[in-house]
Formats: sequence, structure tokens, C-alpha cells
Amino acid sequence: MDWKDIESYPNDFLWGASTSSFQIEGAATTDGKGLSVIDVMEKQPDITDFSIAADHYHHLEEDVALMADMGLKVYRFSISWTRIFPQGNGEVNQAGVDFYNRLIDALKKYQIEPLVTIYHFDYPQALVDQYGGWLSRQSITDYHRYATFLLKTFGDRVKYWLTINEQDHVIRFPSRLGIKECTYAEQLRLGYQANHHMCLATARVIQTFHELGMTGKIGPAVSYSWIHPYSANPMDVLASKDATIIKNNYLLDLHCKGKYNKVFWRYLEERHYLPKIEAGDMELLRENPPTMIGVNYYYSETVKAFPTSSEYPIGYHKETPLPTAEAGIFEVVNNEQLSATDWGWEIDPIGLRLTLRELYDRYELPLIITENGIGAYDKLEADDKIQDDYRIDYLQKHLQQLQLAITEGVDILGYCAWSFMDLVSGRNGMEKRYGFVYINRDDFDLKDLRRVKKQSFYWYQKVIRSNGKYIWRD
Ligand code: BGP
Repeated sequence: MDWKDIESYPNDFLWGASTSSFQIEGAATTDGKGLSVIDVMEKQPDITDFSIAADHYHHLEEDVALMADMGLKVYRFSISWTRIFPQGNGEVNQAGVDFYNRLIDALKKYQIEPLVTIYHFDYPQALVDQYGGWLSRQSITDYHRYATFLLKTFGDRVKYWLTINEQDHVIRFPSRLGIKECTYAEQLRLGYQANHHMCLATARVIQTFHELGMTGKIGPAVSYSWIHPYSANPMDVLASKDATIIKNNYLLDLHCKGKYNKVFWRYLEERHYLPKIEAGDMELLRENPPTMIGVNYYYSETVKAFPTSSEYPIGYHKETPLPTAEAGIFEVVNNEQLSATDWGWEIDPIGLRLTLRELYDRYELPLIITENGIGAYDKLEADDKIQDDYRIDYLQKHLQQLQLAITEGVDILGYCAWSFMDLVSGRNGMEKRYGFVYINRDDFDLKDLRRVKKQSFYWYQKVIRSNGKYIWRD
């Protein structure tokens, strides 16, 4: 497509960046905060835990001033459920409410729109202890109570809400679900039941959002990796279609269409993963779809057909947390056309555009990119410079494809890069950095936690100031 044909970013486009509470805040037990499943996770010997993270809890004003300096129009952050309700469903902890009031007020002072994730992995451990957390239907009531409290308390200043972050990841990581010691198949059976409860919990909160007369937008943040067929062999194409349903679309079909996709249902049935559905569940889902979809996109995947055999019967899968091979359906393979990050995530900006087009065609809801970025081993040079050209390159190419998707008619509200500042990676500690702002600490050496702007900070500042025009400069 020729430059003259590309539509500009809309004037009200929300240029932003993201974080999540447990990955930046630290202060894990400060001012009355209760324990989350993240706080009680078994410690990994070679990476840090989340107890201090970027110590944002004690750097709030400084961090928001940096956001303002960068020119952010929107900041996506999550609220720590156990700062608000330490026991998940008991008394309110006023100190937690005060902290988020300070954050939201500081953002508003600089005209930065808050985009709030209600729950991003850090589920209250007390609810797991009380009744098994998301595995029980009781979880729907408690999530609804917590979320309603947030809507009523912060809704005068917050327009944009994300209900649950990446629930497909929650169900696949035993620690995030609070499950210990069970087989992979049992984990998935329980996980799909939890998934059903999370969809119902989301629908109830969306219902309440409307009942309260809130005028902003609300929806889930889903992880989505575009899935290419390895070849033009129709078997590979079929594998990519099936993998797209089983890994991605099943969830948005539930949220947005209020139904279990047929291919997905058969998949669950054949493997004995079917969830228990009660009367009224599907109506609740159908009647309360989201009004926007948050999209977390980092990489694409490429799959081949994986026929069953006596060695690999139905039900066989590689025991990786995120599915990489399922007998009878698909197997993830390397894509020689693409380069990858140091952690093997294949970099595919066109995959982002394909994803946005697919989601908009299928669900016809406004989209917001809630995560997109590159994890890397950034190096702090002696003169306090961090030359992260690879990050600029990654973001630039993705933003170009995003603009092409807008040109092609996709309704995109905004773009939040992951992440505003360095944070503790979900699975790789401090060495895998994502931020525009460097946090001066390592896994086991806290140093001075100094904030240092990376090259990408200055680059993104120019992108925002030019409303996107700068992404076309070499
Ligand atoms: C998403 C999560 C984020 C973040 C990101 C990067 O799945 O929503 O919380 O962690 O992935 O992943 P990682 O930190 O494992 O590289």
C-alpha cells in the first residue's frame, strides 16, 4: 500500500503503555495487603520473586511524572484485589483504596486516561483456601462484589475497564489457579470449569456496568497469537484453523457470542474436559457481551497437522503450559520466515494486523491493544544510556501494521505497549526486560531502583507527539 493511501491515526487515538500490579508494585504485604496466589508461589532459585518488583508502590508520583513526560494518553494498570479486599471477600482495606485513588488522581492531573484491569493473575489466596477459588461457582459472586466495588469507587474517573487478563493463561498455570499436584489432564479439566466461571463472572460485571449507567467501555484482555499453517497442504491449513479455535477463538466466542464453539465443544468432550453448565448460564453470557476487546499480542505461531497414531492417540499433548502439540490436531513448528526474540518468540508484525482483522471481522467490536512488546537483555551503559534499538524496531513495525489495519477499516481505540517500565517478567524474572523506563535492579541485587529512560522512551515520545507520523521515519 502506498503512503498516500494510508489513513492517519485518529486524533483521539489512545497512545499508551501497560503494567500489572504484581509485576511492578512490590510492597507485597504493606499497608494491610493480603496474600495473592503470586505471593505464595514456590520460589524459583534463579529468579526473583515479586515482593519488591519495581517498588512502584513507593515511587507512584515519580512514575506518573515520567508517563506525563512521555506524553501518554492512556495508562493501563491493574488493581491488586488483595490490596482492596485482603481476604478476597471480607472487609475493605482503606489504605489500598487510597493508593489507587492517588494513582488515578495523579494520572488525571496529567490528562492521562486510566485503563484499569480488574484482575491480572494475582488472585486472592484466601479464596483458594476458602473454597478453591475459580474452581467453585462461589468465585463468581466474590469477583462480582470486588469488581462492583471498583466500578462504584473509581468509576467517576475511570472510563475504560478490562475485566480479566488472559484467563486462558490462568487456567493453564497451576500456580495462578491455586492448584497443587494434579495430572496435566486433570489440570485442564479443572481449568475449563474455571474458565466457564470466569466467563460468567465477566458477564455479571458487564451487566452491572450497564445497570450503573456507566458510559465507557468494558471487556476482557485476551492473549492472541496469530496461527499460520506451515504449508499449503490442506491438512496444515485445517490444523491452523482448529488450533485457532482451540487456543484463541473459543474464549471470545464465549464472551462475545455467548456460545461454545462446536469444534471446541467436541474437543472438550473427546478429552473429558467438559465443564458443568447450569441453567441460565448461557443466557447470561449471550445477554452481556463486552463492548470492547483488549488484545495482548507478542508473536505468531506456525502449525503442522499432527495425525493420531498408536504412539500419539487422541488426548496426547506435549505437556507445555501453553499448548504446543495436540495429537489429532496440530503441532507448533518453527517458521523459517521469521526471526525470534532471545526467548524464542517469533516476531511477526503482519501477524498483528491479521489478528486485528480476524477479531474485528468475527466480533465487530472496537479493539484496544493492551499488550505488545519485546522482552530483551537491556544493558545499562556507564553514561546511563540504554540503546534498545531492537525495541524501537519491534514497536515501529507493529505500529505500522496497526495503522494499515486501521486503514483497512478495523476500529482500534488505542495501543498500550508492554510495558511502561521494566517489571518482573511473569516467567523470567528481571533479566527479561520490556519497559521504556529501565529499573536499576537485578534479580538478586536491588541496587538503587533508579528510573532511567531508554532510547525507546524518547522514540515513543516522538511517536505520540506526531500522532503516529514518526513511525514512518527511518
Ligand atoms: C502476558 C501477561 C503479562 C506479561 C507478558 C509477557 O501473558 O499478561 O503479565 O508477563 O505476557 O510475558 P513474560 O513476562 O512471561 O515474558
